[in-house]
Amino acid sequence: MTEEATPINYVSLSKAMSKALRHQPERIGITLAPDGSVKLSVLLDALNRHGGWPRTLTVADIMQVVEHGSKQRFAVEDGRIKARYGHSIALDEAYVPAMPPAVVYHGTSQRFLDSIMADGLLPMDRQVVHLSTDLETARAVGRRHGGKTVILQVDAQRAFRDGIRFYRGNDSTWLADRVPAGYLSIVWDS
Ligand code: HQG
Repeated sequence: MTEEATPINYVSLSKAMSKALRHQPERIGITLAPDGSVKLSVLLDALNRHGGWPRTLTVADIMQVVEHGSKQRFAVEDGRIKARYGHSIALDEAYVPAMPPAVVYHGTSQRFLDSIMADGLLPMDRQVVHLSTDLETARAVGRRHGGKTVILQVDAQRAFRDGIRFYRGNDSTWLADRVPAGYLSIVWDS
């Protein structure tokens, strides 16, 4: 097999990119700008230095994940790449405030429900709360946590009017600072 034909596991690459761009850039020796971005060439060199890949990764491999991954997790612009959402590290300008749709959803596990209804939706290990534009996406997000899935509807229009900040993640993902329980209602409980 020629070097270029050696397959790369794109799920593994996506995970490595998420780790570098959302959680631990220092682990591969990169530094993110305040908007969370880094030069694509810098990320590529760092992944190649640290990854243990079956062959040298190329820009095309990274673009395969960006453009054809299972979700729109990354954005590339002017030779720089960033994660669109999911950060655990604090960044001053990662998210740009925007007006959300009237209603968005949050899928979660039933075991978190009492706590959410008491304290509201909190970012937990991430910087912001993650919300979905449609029920199907919310269901898939909630299922990741195991147990019974519950979907909460967020009265985003009212929350936005009341001053809660929202940010667009990707076509199906919105982000917000904490969302008090008064804006939440249960719409689906499996
Ligand atoms: C829960 C994936 C107790 C919250 C997905 C959630 C998403 C509370 C969990 C993205 C709580 C955090 C994010 C409270 C919130 N008490 N539990 N007060 N407030 N929670 O994984 O939204 O594949 O950090 O309900 O698709 O599940 O990585 O958030 O269950 O877009 O690209 O705390 O991650 O995207 O879990 O998922 P997470 P999430 P990727």
